[in-house]
Amino acid sequence: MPEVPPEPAVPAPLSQAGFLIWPGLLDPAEQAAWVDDLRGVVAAAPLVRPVTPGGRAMSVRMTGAGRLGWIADRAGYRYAPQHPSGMAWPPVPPRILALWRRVTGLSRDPDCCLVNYYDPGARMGLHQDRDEGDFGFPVLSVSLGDDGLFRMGGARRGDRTVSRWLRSGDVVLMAGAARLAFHGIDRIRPGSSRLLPQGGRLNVTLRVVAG
Ligand SMILES: O=C(O)CCC(=O)C(=O)O
Ligand SMILES: [Mn+2]
Repeated sequence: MPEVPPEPAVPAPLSQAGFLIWPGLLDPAEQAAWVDDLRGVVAAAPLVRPVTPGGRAMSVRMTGAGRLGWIADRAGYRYAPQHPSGMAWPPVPPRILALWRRVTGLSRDPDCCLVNYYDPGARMGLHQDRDEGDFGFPVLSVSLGDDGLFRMGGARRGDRTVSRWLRSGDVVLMAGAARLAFHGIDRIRPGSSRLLPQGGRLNVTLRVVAG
């Protein structure tokens, strides 16, 4: 008998507009453990409200972990080795890396663990994730806390979209054609989860930035 049991295989996902979705892949105990881990990340690298290059404050607050973090400011959107305060990003918590390895099957770990916090009024407009250097790697997204209405489109902004409420513990993989598909969060459903004592929604995305 091996001393360390193998990671449980990941069940078959459902596919919506090419996005692969595992509803409730994280059970409530795992969700609570993720929140503890993320509390450590936020303590080391506080949430900030980014300003777009056009000068508008985003409604989502963000931080990150890993070698690189995604930032936005007057100079543009980019990955940076330091939090806006100038400190290095904290390491990606091992539990979060383990989910990446389990779901993607990749031996290449992500460079960036982006953490988004949505308070009741926050949203994220339709966009593509295209600041990374190699779109051959997927983006893995995990939802925690209140439900978020996830809009999924195609490769062009004007493509037809479909929407789905992402619930706490849901995992989404953007790979293949969906890797560059437009997506966004129209709104959250305040009070729909009791996972976060202060309410709201956390989203974690794992990204390989440079091949
Ligand atoms: O909050 C979400 O579910 C999506 C987040 C997202 O698209 C992003 O951070 O680029
Ligand atoms: Mn995105």
